[in-house]
Amino acid sequence: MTRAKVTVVGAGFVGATTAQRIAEKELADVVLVDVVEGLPQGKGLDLAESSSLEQFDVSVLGTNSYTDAEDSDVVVVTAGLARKPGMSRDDLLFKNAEIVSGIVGEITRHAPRAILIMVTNPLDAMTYLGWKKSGFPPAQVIGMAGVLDSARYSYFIAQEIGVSPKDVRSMVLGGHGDSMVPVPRYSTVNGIPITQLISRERIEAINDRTRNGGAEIVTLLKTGSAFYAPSAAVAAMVEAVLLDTGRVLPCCAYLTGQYGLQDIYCGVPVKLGRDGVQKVVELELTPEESASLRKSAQDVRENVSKLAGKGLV
Ligand code: TXD
Repeated sequence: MTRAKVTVVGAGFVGATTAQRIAEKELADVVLVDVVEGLPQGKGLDLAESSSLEQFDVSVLGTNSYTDAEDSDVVVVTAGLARKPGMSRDDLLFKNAEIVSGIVGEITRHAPRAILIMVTNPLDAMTYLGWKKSGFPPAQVIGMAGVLDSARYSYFIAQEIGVSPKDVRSMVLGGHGDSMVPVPRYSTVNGIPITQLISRERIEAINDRTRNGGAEIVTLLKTGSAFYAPSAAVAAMVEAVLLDTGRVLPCCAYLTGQYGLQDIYCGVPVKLGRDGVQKVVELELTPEESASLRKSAQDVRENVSKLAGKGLV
């Protein structure tokens, strides 16, 4: 059996750390692509040189050329600008749309069968753009946000109660922005809903911290944004796809009427496998939860309309 191949576009913080996690888990051969000459080559070589220590046996190639991405099974797009303090995800919209459009064009040409995992912000709009530009079936294009946002939520829940994060499962729906929707009723410590374990006020505080999770890190770092948890989230998705596990993870997926939403990419739980999104899982929501999700979807639509206004999608 030939080994799977994953191309990671963007050799910055998220891209390089994603490449590292994929290599260390021996999920696939890794190709790291960036526009900056020497950057992917240097990081790729450095990572490859850790293979005897970390005991992985996959190839790692850094390159500026998309011909090296030929026939990838998965392509992860992390290229673009990261947020600076005080800068919203939406400020990045037009600049990153330009970058992502160019990259998706290359990927479509060189790796037409790849599952495309978008990471660049603003995530939901970039995922929609990636789908439109690629011409791929919607199941083949997925955005990474919910896995990260729910991982943050799970960590805050574990800290609050003083239990192991290994026992926490949590759900965050909606767009990857300030209006994302943490759902306490579907967040549990080994099956016990957190609504039975944490006071209403503390849950509100944890929900807020989750919504601001990205900004909290940006404020601390001052330059750049989060990458350890984001790359772990991407690796979890790549693993679910390559190993065809059928894991149910919150991802940015194309909706065709589920949750009352259509022709939109938005965060919902999906079943992931070798062909991408195998199923959108529909949770029963209370009227308040549904209203929050619709509000968040509306924010995503605004970004997509801005792109449409400039003829970008
Ligand atoms: O939850 C999520 N989806 C996210 C998204 C979590 C964390 C970070 N998120 C977003 O990912 C972030 O807002 C950015 O839009 C991307 C990448 O974040 P990262 O922290 O890795 O940014 P860097 O370190 O600046 O890296 C970006 C790289 C850098 O090396 C550039 O040279 C490269 O992208 N780049 C390109 N590569 C290839 N092709 C083109 N055109 C290109 N332009 C820039």
